[in-house]
Amino acid sequence: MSAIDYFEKIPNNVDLANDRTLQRALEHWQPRFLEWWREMGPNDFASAEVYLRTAVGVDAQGWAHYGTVKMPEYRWGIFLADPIADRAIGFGDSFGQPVWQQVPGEFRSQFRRLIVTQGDTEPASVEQQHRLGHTCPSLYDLRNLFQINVEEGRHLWAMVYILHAYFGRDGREEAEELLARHSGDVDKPRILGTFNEPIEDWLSFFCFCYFTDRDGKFQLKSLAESSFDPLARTCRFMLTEEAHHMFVGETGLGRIVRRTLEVMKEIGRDDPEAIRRQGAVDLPLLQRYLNFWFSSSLDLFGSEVSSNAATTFANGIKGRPDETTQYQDHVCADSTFEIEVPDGKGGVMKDTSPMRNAMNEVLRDAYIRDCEIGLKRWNMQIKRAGYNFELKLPSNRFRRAIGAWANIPTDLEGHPVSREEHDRRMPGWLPSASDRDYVKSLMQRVAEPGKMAAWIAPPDRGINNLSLDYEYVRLD
Ligand code: BYC
Repeated sequence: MSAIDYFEKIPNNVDLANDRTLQRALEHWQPRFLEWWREMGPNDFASAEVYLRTAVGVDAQGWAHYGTVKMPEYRWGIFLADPIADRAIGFGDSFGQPVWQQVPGEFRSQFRRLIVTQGDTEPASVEQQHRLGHTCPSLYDLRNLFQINVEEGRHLWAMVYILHAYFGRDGREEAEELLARHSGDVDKPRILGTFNEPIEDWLSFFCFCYFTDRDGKFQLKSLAESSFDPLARTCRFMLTEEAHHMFVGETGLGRIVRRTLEVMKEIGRDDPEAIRRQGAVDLPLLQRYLNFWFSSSLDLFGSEVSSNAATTFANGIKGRPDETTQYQDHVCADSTFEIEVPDGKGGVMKDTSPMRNAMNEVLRDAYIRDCEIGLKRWNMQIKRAGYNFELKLPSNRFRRAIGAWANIPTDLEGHPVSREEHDRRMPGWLPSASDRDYVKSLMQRVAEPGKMAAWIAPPDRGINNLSLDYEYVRLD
């Protein structure tokens, strides 16, 4: 295992001390990152003492150290998973050849585009969550938010390292731009749509962690297959941290469902008004939030048929998650994939695309199956409590802004409908202004150790075997 050097200004396991030029370039970027964090991160909590994990190694056992840290003093560093000996290219036209330790010149701009897109999402999410700390439902949740924030900051470092180390001056310029674009900024927004959506309440936050961080899992797994080995190794280690972010989403939404069911049982009613009078989240309201974040996150996979996707697969730049274990044909030169597209007459038709061009859709399909898992679990909770309400994922054609279904009005099941019907029924499908106002009214800070807001059940256990009433964040 490669040790992490914590005595350096930038903790790392890439032997930065022996590459003075790179070290200087990154040390030049470091104060800019900190300035961005102070401005755009959870800056009202700069002096809070937070119980955080910090990476101290890259092997599966004991890679993290837990301790109390003030966030601006967090040791953001550069950590790559250990190399795999004799690793060979796992897909595309160069299948079986040795992986690359440098970026081949002819693929430089394709790599740069993907790395910049990946890097852009990380600070974007911190910006989106910038004010959430003020309305935390508990100190446990507040700590989880901050853990995610600092780790998204570290993921930004991961991409900036690759840009600086392998893309020269262009890479350094891109690294500056990553701090110059901002979520929701009219002039310089973040690259991908979902990362410009505001996250102003914790219901949105948990949905974001469940759906959008899961896109992160799929994209990072695809890049972890890359023939450019330093990128693959960076992404492999990022995935270790990413698991906690999705855990926060899944357990957060599960706890909301649990609390709602408790309230329904207490009052012996299931109508939304009665549930809201008790300060809980009615299930139809939760469904509308799921509809919003799921449909937005589906767009993050790009178009169903994409020449970019075909090129990056053919060139060994971006593979499919678990390429080695999940697929037999790693070249996909002649295979095809069936997709559903609008028929131009208000209906749906099947079309066949060369497999390489359909890679975004292959990934999206796998992602949708992964998203179903949490819903099955929550539906089981609902069923066990004796209710026949079922949470559902909307169709992958619903409310799309990218790809074949972009701006085609459909209902939740994906049936094309008239624009008039679509607009009329939308308040039943997505959170309405009054839904959002209600959710906002629930967002009152609970900051006493062990206490929970009334709209969410406590988690099953605390962090790192600590009790639930541990003071996970010491506020001023
Ligand atoms: N919004 O051929 P197309 C994460 C652009 S999340 C706006 O359809 P392609 C995280 C696309 O960029 C994971 N624009 O798609 C989660 C392209 O623009 P250019 C992030 C979009 O290129 C939570 C054009 O449309 N990582 O880590 O095959 C917290 C045509 O594109 C959108 C990655 O995404 C959209 N939704 O694939 C923190 C991995 N979708 O270049 C972090 C890197 C597409 O022509 N990115 N466009 O100007 C990629 O692999 C690919 O760029 C995409 C799109 C999958 C995004």
